[in-house]
Amino acid sequence: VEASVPEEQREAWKKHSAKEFKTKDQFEADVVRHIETTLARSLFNCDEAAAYAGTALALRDRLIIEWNRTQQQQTFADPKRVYYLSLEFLMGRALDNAILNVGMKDVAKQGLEELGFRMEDVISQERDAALGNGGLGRLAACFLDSLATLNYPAWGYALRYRYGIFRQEIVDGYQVEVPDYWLDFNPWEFPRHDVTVDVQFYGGVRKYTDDSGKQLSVWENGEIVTAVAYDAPIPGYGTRTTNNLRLWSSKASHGEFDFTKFNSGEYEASVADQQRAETISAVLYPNDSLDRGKELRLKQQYFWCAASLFDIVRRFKKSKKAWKEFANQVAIQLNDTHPTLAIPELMRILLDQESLEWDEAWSITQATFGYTNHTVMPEALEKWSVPLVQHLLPRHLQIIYNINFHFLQYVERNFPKEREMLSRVSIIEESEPKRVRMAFLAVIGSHKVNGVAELHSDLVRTTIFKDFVKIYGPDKFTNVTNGITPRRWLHQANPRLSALIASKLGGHDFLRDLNLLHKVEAYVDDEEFRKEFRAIKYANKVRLAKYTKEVEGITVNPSSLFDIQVKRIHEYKRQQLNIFGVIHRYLELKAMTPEARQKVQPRVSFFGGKAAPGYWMAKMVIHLINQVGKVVNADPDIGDLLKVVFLSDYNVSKAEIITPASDISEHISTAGTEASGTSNMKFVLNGGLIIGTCDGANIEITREVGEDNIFLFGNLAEDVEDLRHAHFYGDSFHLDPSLQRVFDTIRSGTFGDAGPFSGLVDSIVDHGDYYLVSDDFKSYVETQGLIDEAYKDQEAWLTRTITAVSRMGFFSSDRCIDEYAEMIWNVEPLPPPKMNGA
Ligand code: TH1
Repeated sequence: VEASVPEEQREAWKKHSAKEFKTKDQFEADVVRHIETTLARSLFNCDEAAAYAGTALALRDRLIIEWNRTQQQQTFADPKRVYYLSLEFLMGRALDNAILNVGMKDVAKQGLEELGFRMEDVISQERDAALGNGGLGRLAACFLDSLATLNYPAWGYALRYRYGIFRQEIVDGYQVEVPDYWLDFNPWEFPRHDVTVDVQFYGGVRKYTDDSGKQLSVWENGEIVTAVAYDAPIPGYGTRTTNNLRLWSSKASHGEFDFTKFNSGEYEASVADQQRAETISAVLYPNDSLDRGKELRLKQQYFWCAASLFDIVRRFKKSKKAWKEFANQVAIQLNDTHPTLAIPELMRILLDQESLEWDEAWSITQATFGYTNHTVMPEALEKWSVPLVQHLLPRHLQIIYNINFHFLQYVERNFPKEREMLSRVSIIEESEPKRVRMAFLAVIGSHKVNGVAELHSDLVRTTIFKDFVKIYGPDKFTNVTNGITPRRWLHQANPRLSALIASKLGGHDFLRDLNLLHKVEAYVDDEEFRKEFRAIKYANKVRLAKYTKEVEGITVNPSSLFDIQVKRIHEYKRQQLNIFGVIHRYLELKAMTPEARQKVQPRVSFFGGKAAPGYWMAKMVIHLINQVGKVVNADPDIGDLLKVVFLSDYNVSKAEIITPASDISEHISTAGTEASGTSNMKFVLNGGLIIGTCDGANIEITREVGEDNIFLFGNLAEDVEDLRHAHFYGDSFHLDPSLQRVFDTIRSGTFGDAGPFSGLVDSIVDHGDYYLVSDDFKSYVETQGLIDEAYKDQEAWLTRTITAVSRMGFFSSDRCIDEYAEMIWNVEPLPPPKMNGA
């Protein structure tokens, strides 16, 4: 029940309603007030942590006002809303972003200075909100930024994990995982203890006949877990629109603990129940692009889908519109298959609770959902065991079987001559045990399916969903190439470059319309512009060098070529190709005369990224990188010619330091495996060039920046199948001699005990080299050679980087969001709210 203040008393409210601060003085007053009263500290015991807390709380006050207004506005206007369901949102830090988005950077900087603090130090007190693994989660975060910036009425829905992605420590060259308990102090979330949803698990299904004689089903006698909403404001850049990210936290449905159990002496049992409930939202699964099929993961997925759907339906029902209007009011985007249970859940609500007929419920459901596929790799495609779904969600399994029944009937009718197709496209895989193919369910239950880069969307249409293109026609399948938010990945990460561009373009409009960057190309020959551009890159490299010294204890020379590969460690991403290339380089350097070494381009190879805790090969790649670093960095023959750095605990806030500092970054996945990649876009936007394969968004980056401004190498996706086949069935396995030498060196113990590395080498030599490292090694090394040569001509290099930056407009996540809005969601922006006295 909602209460509102009577008309006559509203004047007092309006008079005292909080105003947004605009001046430095008001900002300082708010910071000091929060430090003194909210935190109970004073100028005599205010450290940087307290300064951060005070600043965050002051900024938060201001965000809340705009957030409340936005939500009020959306409630009144009741437009069609977008709901972005993602199990991951890799948000990073919020304070810096909030300051920039509300346009308070100068005020905050000066204000903090007057209070005795440096803005950078205060900002770096914040812990990352790391509720994601990698690109998929960061994409969701960029999308939220763009949705708010473009004034779309949109909500994100996720889980409030108590532990985000683990922190990575490197001990003796090995990865060690440390839990990321991040909620100690989180000023950005608002618990909504009054917004709860009871979610059911287990139990059974009972059929009954209602008063009108209709046959219905009810799911009952299950266990109930309560979802509590926690909301976080998402401010748009240069607009008052502040959207909502709603995170669900799980708790026992009977509150603290069960009093009946407690009173009957079962104290431990009652606490155990409570802990079991809280376990659901306890931890983010740390696997990137890998399906492990764990029961708790399925529980997380359903818990989150059920709570979100209930919330969305509750909001829709307030408008008193008819059900046939649902899909005109609601667009739900499924970020990969993780939220696919939302499809049978909406069906269950419409059938069992709202008593709609199957056909009507189904057409509403299909019109509501869109599904984004992020990978075609088989090991990442989710398949849940039928007995597990039966046990946990008996009613959903019935509905899934029914969806499948209707679908297969349709296929049979329309393709009577292709009976083999039925088992291929069935939602149920006839394995032992049977499994639910979540990607098929997502395709069947959505009106649009998109891939995340052109090559990837082509592969989606021609490989994993080939039959479905035939069944539904090609229009159901589309492409929306990924993008990144230029607010965080240019303005925030590289303020000096943003300022330089603004100085030439007459302001920061390009941050809202990144295509304006094309005007930068006019300055490619402008000496003053070039000088500043070069100085900025150098300063960013100095910053990373300083960080590397402070945190990793390794001295690097910022005049070297900075070569960076930072991303999750995965065999398909081929960090092993990179480190083998580094070893090759080391061996070449060792074999040179001192005179020959004089001509060599010095280089620093930076690596960074986490391995899933159970992924042995990935962990050995990390170990090899660290071991090679130990040897190379200490070798007096080598000096500054080659350094190898593993940057530990790669995350969003570190990416903001690392990305602007590259000369070259590596995006070298086996062709056809990396759906898009998004850091490739970030590096080029920040004035670095790419070495990459013809994979994912690299291909479109090449189209935009031109072939001269990127270094491509390696085999093409269309040849991968044949090459793999040849490894298994070809005569003898032929290794390039230089790669053979690398393997011999590893095996000889040059980088310490070779035992741990045998798996890495054997996977190539003995087990078919699935990721085609040996096939691409030669062209990789040659291309690195071309890069060394090209880098020596610093003027030509600079021209390439400036040109590339100016052509990156296409890769703004704003462009993506507009494409989704038009092609998939059919939603319009809503003008931002007006403020009191504004
Ligand atoms: C990534 C893709 O690997 C990457 O190429 C793409 O740029 C990114 O998504 C955004 O579209 C994926 N991350 C995951 C994570 C899980 C499962 C599948 C994928 S695909 C847990």
